[in-house]
Amino acid sequence: MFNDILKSFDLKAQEYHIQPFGEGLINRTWKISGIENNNEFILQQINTNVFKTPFDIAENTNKIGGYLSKHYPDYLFVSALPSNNGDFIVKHTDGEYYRLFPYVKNSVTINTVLTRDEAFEAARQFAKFTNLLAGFNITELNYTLSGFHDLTSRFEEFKRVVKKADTERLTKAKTAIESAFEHQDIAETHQSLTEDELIPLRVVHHDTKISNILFDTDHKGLCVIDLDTVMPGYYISDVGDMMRTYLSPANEEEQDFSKIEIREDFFTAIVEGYLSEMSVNLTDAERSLFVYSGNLMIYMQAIRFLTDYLNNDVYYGAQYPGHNLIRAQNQFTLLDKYIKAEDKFQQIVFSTQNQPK
Ligand code: GN1
Ligand code: MG
Repeated sequence: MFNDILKSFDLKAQEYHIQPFGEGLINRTWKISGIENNNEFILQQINTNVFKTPFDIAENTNKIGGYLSKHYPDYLFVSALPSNNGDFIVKHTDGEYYRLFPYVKNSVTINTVLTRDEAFEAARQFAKFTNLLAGFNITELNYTLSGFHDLTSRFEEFKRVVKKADTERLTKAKTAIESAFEHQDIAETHQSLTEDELIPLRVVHHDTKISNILFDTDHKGLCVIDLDTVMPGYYISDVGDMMRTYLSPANEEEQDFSKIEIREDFFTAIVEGYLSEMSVNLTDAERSLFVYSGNLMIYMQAIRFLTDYLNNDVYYGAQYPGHNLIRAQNQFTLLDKYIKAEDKFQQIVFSTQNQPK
């Protein structure tokens, strides 16, 4: 398979080492490294069960790349490379779609946030991306996944699935289902803020896990990567997903929930990093939702995993029986700990915003 795909980009597979890269759940990614040359690339296979219109991804990233290179030529934007035919996505004979990217020399990715500086740098980069695109006309962007972070429709889907799931899974998931209903106020808040259009749509990344940031060798953030979910959205999606994935030293895969913790100083780092770039743009209504962003994204991920468990793991797959139920319970545990820290978090946001410049 690699022979033909790489040939479409004028590369000979036998001249490269090809290794799986990263830990994404949806797309497949490989690092392609020259055996006797210094060329390095990232090859990505788009999961078309999830992204039904892969060309929409290429169209979005080309438009954004064009805008950034025109207005901010110094900004590092990692664009997909064109194939021999000039396409930015190639359909292979196996029916799958592939994209090739240059590998940014001396860049590093990490899978776990170990220091508050890493959290700060990542938050700054995601904020910078949205901030630089503040003047971009978002109506030009495709929605690469419809309803992706729409908690209202996710909650409706969850309720539909509860009605038709098999008894055994329903029994095992009883406590998690109860947690989902106990916290439905989070979904209601989302519904009112979107229906009443209280906050603006912006260009949002929608997948702010730490592995989607390139760092340099001095641990400074370079840029954001993995742009397949970049589309119009709310800034709370990005900030909230950072809360979800940076605050705890244990991630969503952890089965020992006693390891799930909230690191308050990492919260401060996210607030400081994000506001260092976006403070000028945020409306008062947006600012008031800073802490809520964590509730939103942790809760949404919990019900996405739970829905998938009740749906026989069709979306995320499962590496062991009950995998998605464990992931959901993990996220509900994180949510409970996050909620306990909320008052403290409100104070942190308040004092960071009002710090003398
Ligand atoms: C998926 O594939 P990956 O790991 O980048 C998912 C995210 C979830 C994440 C949970 C398109 O992202 O929304 O937060 O898993 N992406 C899609 O690990 O569903
Ligand atoms: Mg992703």
